[in-house]
Amino acid sequence: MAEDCIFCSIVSGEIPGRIVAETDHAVAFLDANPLAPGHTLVVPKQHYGRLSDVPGDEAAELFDAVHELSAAVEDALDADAVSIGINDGEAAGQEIPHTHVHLVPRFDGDGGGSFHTISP
Ligand code: D5M
Repeated sequence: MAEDCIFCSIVSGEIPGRIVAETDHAVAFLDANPLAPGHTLVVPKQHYGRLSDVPGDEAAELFDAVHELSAAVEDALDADAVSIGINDGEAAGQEIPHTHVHLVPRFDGDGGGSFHTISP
């Protein structure tokens, strides 16, 4: 657990999080600033800043959870699709330095476009 990491505090239960699923090494909870209803974050329980810091076996488990939850979130929200993304590093827009995968339910005609557009 890293000091002053809000996601570590959610994982440890120190601060409340709306947890929707948990495995041995990963936790999923609802995003506090959702881009759509049901916007979910999947995080490793251990503190790793970047995706490349996560050991292979834990990364595999993280993506098993993403694989399962992307379908579960789409079903639960009766969505048409899901945007799945990682802002991996500050220059990519990562604000919370505890790596996490966004699952954003998407709806036909929601006008959101692609998850991220890189402008020059
Ligand atoms: O995304 C960081 C995401 O983390 C952003 O969508 C808001 C969300 N967030 C911030 N604080 C909280 C708490 N306390 N609970 C749940 N969600 C939170 P990034 O990819 O780093 O820009």
